[in-house]
Amino acid sequence: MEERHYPFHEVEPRWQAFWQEIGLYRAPDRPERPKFYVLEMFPYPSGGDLHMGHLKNYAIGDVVARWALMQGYDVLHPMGWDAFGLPAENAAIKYGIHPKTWTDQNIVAYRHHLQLLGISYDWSRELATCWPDYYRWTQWLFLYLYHRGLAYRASEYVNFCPNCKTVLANEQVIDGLCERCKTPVVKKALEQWFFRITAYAERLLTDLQKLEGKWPDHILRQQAHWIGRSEGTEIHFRLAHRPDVRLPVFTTRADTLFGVTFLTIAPEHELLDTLLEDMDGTHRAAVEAYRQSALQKTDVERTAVGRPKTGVPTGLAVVHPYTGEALPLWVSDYVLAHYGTGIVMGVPAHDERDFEFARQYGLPVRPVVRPVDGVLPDPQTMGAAWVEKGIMEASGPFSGLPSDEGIRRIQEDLRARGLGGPAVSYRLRDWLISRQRYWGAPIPVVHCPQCGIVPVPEDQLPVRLPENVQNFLPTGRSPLEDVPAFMETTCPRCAGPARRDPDTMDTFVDSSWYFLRFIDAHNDRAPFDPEKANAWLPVDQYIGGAEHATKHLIYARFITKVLYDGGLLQYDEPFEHLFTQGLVLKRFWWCGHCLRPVEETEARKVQEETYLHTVCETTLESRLEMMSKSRGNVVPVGPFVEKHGADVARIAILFAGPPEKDFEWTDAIVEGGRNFLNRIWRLFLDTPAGPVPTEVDPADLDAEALLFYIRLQKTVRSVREDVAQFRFNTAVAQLMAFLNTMYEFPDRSHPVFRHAWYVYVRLLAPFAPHLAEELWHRLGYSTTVFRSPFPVENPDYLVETVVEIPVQVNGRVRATLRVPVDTDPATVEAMARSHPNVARYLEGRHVQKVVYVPNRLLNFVVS
Ligand code: ANZ
Ligand code: ZN
Repeated sequence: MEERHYPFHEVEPRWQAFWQEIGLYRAPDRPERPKFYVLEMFPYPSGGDLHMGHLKNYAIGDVVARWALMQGYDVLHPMGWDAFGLPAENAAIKYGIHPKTWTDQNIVAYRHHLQLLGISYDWSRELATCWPDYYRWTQWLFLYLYHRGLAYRASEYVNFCPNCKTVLANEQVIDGLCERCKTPVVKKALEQWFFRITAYAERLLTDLQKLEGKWPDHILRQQAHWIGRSEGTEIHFRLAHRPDVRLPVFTTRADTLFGVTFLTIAPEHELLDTLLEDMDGTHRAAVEAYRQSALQKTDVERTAVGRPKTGVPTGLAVVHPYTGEALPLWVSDYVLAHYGTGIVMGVPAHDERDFEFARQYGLPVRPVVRPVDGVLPDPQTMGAAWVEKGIMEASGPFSGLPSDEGIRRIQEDLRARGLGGPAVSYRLRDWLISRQRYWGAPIPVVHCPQCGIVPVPEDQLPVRLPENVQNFLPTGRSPLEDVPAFMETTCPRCAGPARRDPDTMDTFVDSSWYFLRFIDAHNDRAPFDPEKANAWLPVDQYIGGAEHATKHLIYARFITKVLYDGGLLQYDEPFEHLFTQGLVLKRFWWCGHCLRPVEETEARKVQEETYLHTVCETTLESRLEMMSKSRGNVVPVGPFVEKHGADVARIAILFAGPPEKDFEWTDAIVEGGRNFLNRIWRLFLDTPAGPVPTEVDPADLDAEALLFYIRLQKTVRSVREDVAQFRFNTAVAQLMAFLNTMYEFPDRSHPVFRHAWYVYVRLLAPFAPHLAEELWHRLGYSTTVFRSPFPVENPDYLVETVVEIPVQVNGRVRATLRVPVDTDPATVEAMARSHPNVARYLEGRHVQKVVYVPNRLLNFVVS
């Protein structure tokens, strides 16, 4: 007798080998049929096993990819590794293993697990960002930007983490802390490479419209906020003692211009160096000391409303462009160097921070805007700034104007006088891409004492990362600086001795273009063939974590636009649809005393739901958090698949809840998935062998079979719609419900029942591909189920309305039939005759007449 449980141990490897053998996932170089490019954000192959938290991303992608295959698309579904980055170096420091060795090992493990799960990747396109034949083209990309003026070097006060001893991008600073180690970030001046993403700020913002309805709204909102467009006015103030020098300010409230009582400049503003020369000794010393202390603070600290404002006067003055009044110039850290112009006009009466600052240093408060139906606030008694717009007063020729009109008029006037005009400011900063770390793509330039910065010629790429590096301890300078064989080179221009750039690129550069390389992964003459790229682009469905809303997802859009502008791509948006999946959470025990997660073996039960930590006797806390190695609450893929199989893992993940939501991984979910697949298996075994009709004519079906047929059509429709809309959990629920319907159907040899298998197996295929393929072959097919079409319902049979028909014999009700509405009279009569109670009253009698009122009543007149 055959195994009564789904024998995944035997079934899953068989079909995985079969799919490989027939090249099911091999995407053609250029699509011949309609194409579908589905991509999951590629993983960072970190230490530790691939676990169920990771699986969600891939399981979702796999349903989409398999479903697209069954829709007849040419599907491109590749996988690779975001393999450069700090964790590899940290592992190297901790375990004394080379970052490359560590990364290679992890890649092997991850690949193995993804293959165990049977995810439908075209492995022939595998890439890793740390492979020279990949980073060669990352370097090419750097040069592409460099030659277009989009990569530049500047000495900058950069975010610096004193603990990791490395420079961080703005995106890696969270609330003023290092994203990785949570140390407060400080500013440090360093020569750095930047990508000029701000040149694309406007397009990155306006093109968000193209993505509306295709990307989650919250991601679009976060990007818009990150780009942070602000419309305002630039106003130039001349220095009193040197009218040729102008200090531009950016303001959103030009209507308050006549209320300015001081100007403040950011401590790290480059103009300050020149201004220092004009200051007297006392002021200069104070300003320099202040600048040093300001650099230790985070932007958030510096600009928070309510935090005590600090600053120092410069002793210099500027001239008001209308009144000619001399206004003091201050330095204050509540002004950020990189927003607007880095200089603010201080209007204490109408701006909260300016108000706090003025009160702190006894600067005048001058109200110039009043409420529409009120009077100007009294500067003596004001307890806070009045920040609303209103009617301008005491504003020379602009007095009496509403704020917005006043702003427009001031803008026109300033422009006419060459003293400013309308201006737009963005929160987005240029992208700092140099890292003083080892495990990344070397920046392909040479520093020559004669020629300066010289790009490495394209035919000399890749600039290989040397492997013989031992010491990765962060020092604030790149470990490559200590590798003479790497550093010492000759200048490509003058052939004299020169030094390489010791820095490596931010790993977000690596991942900003990988979706292009998958299209042409083995091209050794170019990063990709534009013709192939344009045939496969855009990525039709991108799937990944919402945490990438502002980093990766903006950088990839930026690089795509740059390549579009260079004529290499026809698409200026890389990802047509984006789906962001929720997290997989898992409960674990936490000891508040030892401050660590506690394994079950260390927990002692004292009463229902109450456990003590055996080490310290503290009551353990039950916590529900994202699966992660550090919390010790992961369910690793390897052992799970060994125990339950890949299809159970997938069904569990997909059935647990809406894929965009977080959900808790529990034993019950696993149990549910396993039971479901076992029930399918058993029912299939219990279905007598026989021909499997690909079609049945509903007209041939009796009432019960018709009802069953209708339910099947409804299931097809729901599953089809659910899959298309990422409602995988309800799709699986529909499949479970229909399985019950199948169990209830009395005749398993009935053609409609066997036909149902023909449909059901295909509906199941994207969710439990191995089991579906097995059943498909048992139905008699020798080709893969994924080359058969995803089922489509018969639209004429979607309404399941049942009517109750009383059956009378000579006017007396003897039975009640439940039949589909509009069942034909002959069927109804036949059903009635075979009903035992009716049969009893008809037996031995002669039926003179049969009266049928459709859907209402059936009467036998007998004698
Ligand atoms: C004068 C003024 C008067 C302002 C007033 C506001 C209200 P958003 O909307 O974010 O663009 N500002 C300009 N550059 C700054 C910098 N580098 N650091 C800190 N603050 C800066 O904000 C623009 C406003 O933020 C500008 O308008 C400026 O203060 C301030 F009643 O100028 B306002
Ligand atoms: Zn040179």
